[in-house]
Amino acid sequence: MDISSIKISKEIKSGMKLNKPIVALESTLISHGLPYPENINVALSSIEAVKKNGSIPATIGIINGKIKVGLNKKDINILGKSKNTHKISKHNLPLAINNKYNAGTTIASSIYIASKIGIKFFATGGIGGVHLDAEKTFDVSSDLYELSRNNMYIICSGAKSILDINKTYEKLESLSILRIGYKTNYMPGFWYNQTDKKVDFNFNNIKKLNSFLHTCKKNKIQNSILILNCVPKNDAIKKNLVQNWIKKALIKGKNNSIEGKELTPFLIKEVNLLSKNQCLKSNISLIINNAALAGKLAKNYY
Ligand code: PSU
Ligand code: MN
Repeated sequence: MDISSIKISKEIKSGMKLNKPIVALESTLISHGLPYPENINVALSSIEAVKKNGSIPATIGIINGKIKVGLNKKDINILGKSKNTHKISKHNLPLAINNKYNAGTTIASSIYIASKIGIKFFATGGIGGVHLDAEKTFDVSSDLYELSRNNMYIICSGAKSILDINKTYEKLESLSILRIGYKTNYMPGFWYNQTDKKVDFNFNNIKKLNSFLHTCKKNKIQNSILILNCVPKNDAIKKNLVQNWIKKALIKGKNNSIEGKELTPFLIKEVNLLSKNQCLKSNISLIINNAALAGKLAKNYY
């Protein structure tokens, strides 16, 4: 892709020149992941969290067919309010450009764009992964493949709870994506605190974690590294509650033939409803918490 066609904000451009810490953020959360107005509030709070911790936020998205790095308030409002925004992953990126879409970029397309222009840190809620039933549907998020194609540091709370966590965990390993815990020995379960899958290593402080990331850089490690950060304790939900809601949402999805890129947003919406917004609250909390950690890490890294 031609990088000169990417519209990078002035602040980010000059930050890059001066080797300042930058944290990229995705925008499918805004267009498809969260309801209005929480979507806009979370996007703005994540930006604030990155700034407060000493780094420059770089929200990535597509406005009128133009890839933008550093969405402003107006852009975020467009993606958060409009009913006909698109969800753009890596495969449909050319369509967004050609058809002049307003679109949220998934983790896959956001990290593709971020790594093209040299950003190292990226924060989000939970990554996409292997869906339940994937042995029949083959539905595996391209987030995983993109993570294995570039070498960014991804701060997240694991894979979204609606996925097959065990298969996702294995697929990460197959794709050479390291699963590093930040103050956790087990991979977080997104809305709940812990799965029973062990992380590859747990770093208990930022200095040691960053020293490890520097080692990776020195050794030109080729794949992205997941830095797994649990949802704050007060906003974590019990695993069995979450799994019950997911079961119900899955049945409804099947009955309504929801599949492909509609599936993730559908399941998240359903579970939010079933949980009377407990999951939404937890989702908001972990996204902002991850942005804050990414801000801190990036600041300390440079
Ligand atoms: N995290 C959320 N809600 C979301 C997503 C992440 O809390 O909607 C988005 C991310 O942008 C992720 C995408 O990349 O869902 C994965 O979608 P799919 O399974 O279709 O690849
Ligand atoms: Mn999918």
